[in-house]
Amino acid sequence: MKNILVLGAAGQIGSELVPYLRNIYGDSHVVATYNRTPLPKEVMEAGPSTQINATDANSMNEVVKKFNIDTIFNLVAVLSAKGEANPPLSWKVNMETTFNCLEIMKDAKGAVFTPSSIGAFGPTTPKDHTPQDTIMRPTTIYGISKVAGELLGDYYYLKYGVDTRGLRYPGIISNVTMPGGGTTDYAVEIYYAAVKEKKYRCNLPAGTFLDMMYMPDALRSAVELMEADPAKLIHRNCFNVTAMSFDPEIIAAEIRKHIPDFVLEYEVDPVKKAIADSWPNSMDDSAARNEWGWEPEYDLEKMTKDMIEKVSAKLKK
Ligand code: AKB
Repeated sequence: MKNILVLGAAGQIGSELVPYLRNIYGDSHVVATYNRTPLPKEVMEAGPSTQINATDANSMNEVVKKFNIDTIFNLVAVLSAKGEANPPLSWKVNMETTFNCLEIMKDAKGAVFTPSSIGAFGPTTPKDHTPQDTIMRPTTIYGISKVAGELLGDYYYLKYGVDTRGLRYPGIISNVTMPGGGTTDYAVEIYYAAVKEKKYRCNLPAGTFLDMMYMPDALRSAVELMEADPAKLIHRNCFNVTAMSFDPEIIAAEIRKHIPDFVLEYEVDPVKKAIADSWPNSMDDSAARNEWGWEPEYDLEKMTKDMIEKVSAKLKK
């Protein structure tokens, strides 16, 4: 990876991935792009950036040529809950962006990282220790676009030799940019609410187990996969990766170790509940561990300590 384009650099993952990549590959080698939401000032100032609509192939191609891009991190997506509110928008944004990245990197002979998700699984998938290769019949438009993206990635690799790679991310927990439109967003909001008000109203019911990961592990996993020896990759698009699995009661109990009077209440959102119920409780990520050495650093305890420190410091400013 010499010259990298990050699509969706203003989002939850993008806003942290850009500085992470710049630290490794050099500020001038990582181009941050955004569409409607402006980039954080630090990201704009530290290296190249530009505004593009990723569904417009011509404008993406111009940027790729201008900066001599050889690798795209394709982080543009309408997430699961927002997708259910507007399926045509979700399909257009998720699929056209992925297709443009693949077509453009086919011509540029480059690489594409596209995250998939636990959302690529569905109600008929085995729920516990969900295998790498298993039934994938998602029932959300987001999940359908993620499965299609995985298959397109495989297709472009097999047919054209594009170096496509991807991870099935679980819910990502972070403290720089809030997530938006996802089903797992509660696991970020709960920390902010705990620090601010010592109280949180959760939109998923007790007993809803989902895979999760802390942002430092999410960033490292993306780079480790992109740097992995291609000869060892059997799966490419897309590896199950996880760091922990919990339900709202378990994360609340961990938060109470730091904020003993934290109160968790419920106001269940039926759309989010239905989505979460169709996803795995916990994935088996042994293919990622075996093929490129994936190993998470943060468990729930270590992540909660760090989240509470960082969110407290942020809210004091
Ligand atoms: C969502 O909840 O939609 C995302 C995801 C798990 O892909 N965070």
